[in-house]
Amino acid sequence: DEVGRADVAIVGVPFDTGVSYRPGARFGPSAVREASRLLRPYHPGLDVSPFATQQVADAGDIACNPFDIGEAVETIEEAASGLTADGTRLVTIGGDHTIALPLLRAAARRHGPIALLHFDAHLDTWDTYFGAEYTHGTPFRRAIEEGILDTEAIGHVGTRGPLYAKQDLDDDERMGFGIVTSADVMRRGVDEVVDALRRRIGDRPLYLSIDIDVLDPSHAPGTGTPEAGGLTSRELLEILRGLAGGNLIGADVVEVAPAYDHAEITSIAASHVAYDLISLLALSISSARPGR
Ligand code: NNH
Ligand code: MN
Ligand code: MN
Ligand code: MN
Repeated sequence: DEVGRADVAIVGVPFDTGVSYRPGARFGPSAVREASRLLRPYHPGLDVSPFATQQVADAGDIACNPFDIGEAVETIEEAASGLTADGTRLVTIGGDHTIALPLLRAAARRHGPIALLHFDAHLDTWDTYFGAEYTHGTPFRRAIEEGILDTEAIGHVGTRGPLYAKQDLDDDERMGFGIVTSADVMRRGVDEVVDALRRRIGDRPLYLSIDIDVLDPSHAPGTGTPEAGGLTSRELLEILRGLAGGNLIGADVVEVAPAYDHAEITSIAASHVAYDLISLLALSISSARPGR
């Protein structure tokens, strides 16, 4: 079938647990798809035409049971495993961040422990969140417990607020451990941040998880838990473009809750992020398989 032969597939996961300051990320996939009409087939920043040079398919949406989180998590893992069985790499549009766990499980089944770059205002490593273990506050805690991630090769970009300041590490140490706060991006600049992240990841199989709340609320108001002091969309896109050439195996963009943004700038930003993720995956496939 078309998806089975594709190098890259786009898939929507219209799922959220309903437990958020402002719920509604289940409406993200349709809003991001709608905003993607503004995109052009040629990517000048990366000098690639992903839709022309690679087989890119749209796998539609994964339908999940909104009343049973455990069942939804299993459905997502099985669907993602099926879609990637022949080597297709997924760009997933969420949905809230709960969906990262089953997507990472499916990626690790294929690749073993994987490197992770996590772009988010929050770390999402709570043990439980409002008493539940599968939520948008817990996916990376679960993934670390399950041995899915290569813990030497995790990077967080865009964390902010007093909880994440890590006052005991100086700036270079913190970036060496892959913790790049929103203020670090501003003070150190995109190029230094990209260098630090690339050093930490090396050529390991890499998954990118982008919570749109990594952006400042002025760039992405349509999200469940906006936090002031975030990245600009320009900074995020430039960091992503700096990762071109890495061994990317999958990516997601999550937490677009369109009801809170009638200007639709959040969906527009997310559609550009998704387009860059597709382009990065297409590039990493063409460098992995010469002659294509
Ligand atoms: N609000 C939670 C925290 O302070 C995280 C859950 N919400 C998120 N996560 N949007 O990215 O850690
Ligand atoms: Mn544009
Ligand atoms: Mn977040
Ligand atoms: Mn998150």
